Amino acid sequence: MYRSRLRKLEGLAEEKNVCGALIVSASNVFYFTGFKGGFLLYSRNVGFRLLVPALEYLRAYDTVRENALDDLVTVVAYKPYGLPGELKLDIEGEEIVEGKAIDAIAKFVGKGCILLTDADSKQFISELEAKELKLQDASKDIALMRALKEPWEIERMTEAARIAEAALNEALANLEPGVTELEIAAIIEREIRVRGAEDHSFPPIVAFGKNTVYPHAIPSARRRLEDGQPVLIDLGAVYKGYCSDMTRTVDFGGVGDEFTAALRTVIDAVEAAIDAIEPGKKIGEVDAAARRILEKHGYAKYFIHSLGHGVGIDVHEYPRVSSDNNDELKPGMVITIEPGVYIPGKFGVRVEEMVLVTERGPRLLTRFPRELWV
Ligand SMILES: [Mn+2]
Repeated sequence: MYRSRLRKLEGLAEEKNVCGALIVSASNVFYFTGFKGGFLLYSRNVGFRLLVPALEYLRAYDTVRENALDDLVTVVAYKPYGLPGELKLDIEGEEIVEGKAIDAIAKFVGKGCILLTDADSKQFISELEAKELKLQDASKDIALMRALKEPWEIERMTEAARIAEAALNEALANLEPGVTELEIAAIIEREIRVRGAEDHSFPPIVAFGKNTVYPHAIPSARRRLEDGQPVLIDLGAVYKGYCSDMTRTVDFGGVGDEFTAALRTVIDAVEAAIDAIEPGKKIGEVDAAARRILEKHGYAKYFIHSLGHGVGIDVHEYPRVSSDNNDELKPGMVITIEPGVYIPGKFGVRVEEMVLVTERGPRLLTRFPRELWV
């Protein structure tokens, strides 16, 4: 699974004619090794090193072995906080470096060496430069690799979607007058874990009534559900490191015609956007397809965010599905389609699906009714 990715990183360093690579984002390290955390260092001279603080050594070592990478990736512990000199991990061939991660990196890479990197922290970059290492940004190359999902990744994301859908069902079953937003959020969080997901992709958004006008509403213990209110629920699960993301807006006890009209238009926009998905098409055209429907019904001014985003190891990753993105859709990309209409003082509506781009067009990974009355 990971071997070919490491080979690709090697190839990228060769192609760009630099001596190595330094991967610092936890999600990118996970993409290349299956271990989330530490730093992945590659140099043409010493190969791959996974640098982790001493307390993570054993977990990193076991993960690398489980993923059959022990012949390719050497795990190295660094010992930054004045831990005892006789510190032993009791593992054959263990490698311990005194100092911080930066010291460990400098130890393996020669001065003046250029490293491809995804690092974006100015402080971290200047610390590396102080060690006479040069950096060349490769974050877009890595984002592009990650955007094209392999079948086993699609399977995990599909399972993450199934778990979130089951949690949403449970949440809907518990909607009744007097229940609070946070009580519903707690049900979702519990269901997600009980059903085998290790985490939620983000704290679930549960909004009642006027709280739905905020795209990123924060659930409250004081807001109690009343008949005739919209309920917006945005949730995701993380299954074996891969996220899902979906949103539904529910009519609780009859919100009214204005709400129903907005909900139906948003659903039409979802369908138009999904229909617009095909490999080779500019990503911006998918956003435009949804926006055209909202425009036709006078809602365009209330659609105040981009249409969607890539999903995978991170719940938000490349590509952004926005009108200004001229990159092309490619088979293997998983994106969300989530048009929304937020009318200040009244209500908000958002419906979100997760879609895989295939050679033959779109394939929905989320499967849940879009028009819901409770
Ligand atoms: Mn989303």
